[in-house]
Amino acid sequence: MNVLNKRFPEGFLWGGATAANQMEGGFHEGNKGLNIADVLPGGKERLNILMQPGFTFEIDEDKYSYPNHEAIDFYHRYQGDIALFAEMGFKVFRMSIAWTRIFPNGTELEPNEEGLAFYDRVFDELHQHGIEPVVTISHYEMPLNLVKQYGGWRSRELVTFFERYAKVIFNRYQKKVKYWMTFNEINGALHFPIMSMGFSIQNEETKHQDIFQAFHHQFVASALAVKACHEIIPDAQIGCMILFAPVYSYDCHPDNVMYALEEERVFNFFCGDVQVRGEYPAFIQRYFQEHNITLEIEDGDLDIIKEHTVDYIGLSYYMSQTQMLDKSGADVVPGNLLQGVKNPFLKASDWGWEIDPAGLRISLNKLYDRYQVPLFVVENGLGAYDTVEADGSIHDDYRIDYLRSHIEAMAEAVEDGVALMGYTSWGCIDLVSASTGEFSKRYGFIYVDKHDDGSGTLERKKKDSFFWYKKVIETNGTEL
Ligand code: BGP
Repeated sequence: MNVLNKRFPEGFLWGGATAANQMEGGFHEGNKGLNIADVLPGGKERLNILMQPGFTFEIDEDKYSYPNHEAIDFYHRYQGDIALFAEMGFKVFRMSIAWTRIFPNGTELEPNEEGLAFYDRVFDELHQHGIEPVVTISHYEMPLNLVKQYGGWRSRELVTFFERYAKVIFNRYQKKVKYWMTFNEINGALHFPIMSMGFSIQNEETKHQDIFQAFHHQFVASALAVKACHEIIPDAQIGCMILFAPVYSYDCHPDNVMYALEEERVFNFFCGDVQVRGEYPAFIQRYFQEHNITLEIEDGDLDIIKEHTVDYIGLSYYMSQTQMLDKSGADVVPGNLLQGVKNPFLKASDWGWEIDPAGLRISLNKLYDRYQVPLFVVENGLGAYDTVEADGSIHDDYRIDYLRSHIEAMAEAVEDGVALMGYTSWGCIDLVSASTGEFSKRYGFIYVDKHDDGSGTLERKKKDSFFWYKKVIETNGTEL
């Protein structure tokens, strides 16, 4: 244990983060409809599918396995899992509601009672353990019917469907949920639109037009959800959620510095500027011109966006990105979804994600300088292979080292003056990886006996990091 003489604010929201599609399983139970995650196969093909055109959105069980179908069976095991979170002392638990449990096709006028009742049980269980839920309304799990019938968020119709869904869950859970977020990693769609927008990039020509039109629909839908949330649950806080990966210029060549600035604005700040400040930023007009983007904006859209801005920013932080104008001949980061070049000062995880705790302090400062609204780190963690010893123990010091250094970086940011609400580390229990569909890419404090070939007893085991994190929470982050 290291002793840190910096203090996190009192009432800091320590906990863990998950998403319905990556943990629940029960993909056919309780009248649930199919969602986008249900048709994404596991294994190495998954990343190709996410990044390349031409995906058909069909289930083909002869060819692929589908890890999200059973996932880690939280649907049936939530009580035991929540008891383990409580043992670690979680103040909050970040989870998402599967839209398809509430509206199986996305288009119904009336919600599915069985789906609503499931989340009632989960929220009640959390409250019985003194844990406050933090709920993402849409986390990579849009109804498949909306993908097939409407082409995902390219269609304006989704605004109505999403608003209906949001209102139903605000009304139903108004006494049980006080922290909400609209779209998970909304800006991630710039690199992989399938999971959040429900379409694959067709070709380079239409790519930008499609993605930014879909963003516009999501911004309107998100603002309408913010409005409804404030009306229905006046004491709630509702945030946006941004995948933040600070951009470093590869060197001090002014061309590279300018390029890094442009990448930073479009990737890290564009969505926040709209959702937090309530308007399209000036810089995006030139980008639209250069990429032949013409948005269809209906009367009143810009007022809705302006009037209903979010209360806080949720962010995920895994890595920084290093960029240069001319990448030909440069060493590209393997497995990097953000298409950056290798940073010579950083080491990478087994999946090629560069580990950069200082980047978290930089990110929090950049965000707070720009927006001055509270920040909430709702995802951060290390995907790693774990080994179960003969006696059942799991010595994951690499994970502890990663988390410790990132928590220290957050403490520095707090000292820098950043208003930080809390920290929910990603995948507090092992679950399906979003980008690869693998179980072996583990993030948890709790090990789940489930493997890439689908085998495993689903038994839960505490890793060394479980006991370490318990202490961190107990001491409000001073004993690391
Ligand atoms: C974020 C997603 C999560 C999660 C995490 C780790 O992008 O919001 O759903 O999975 O990254 O990524 P992966 O599972 O690909 O390792």
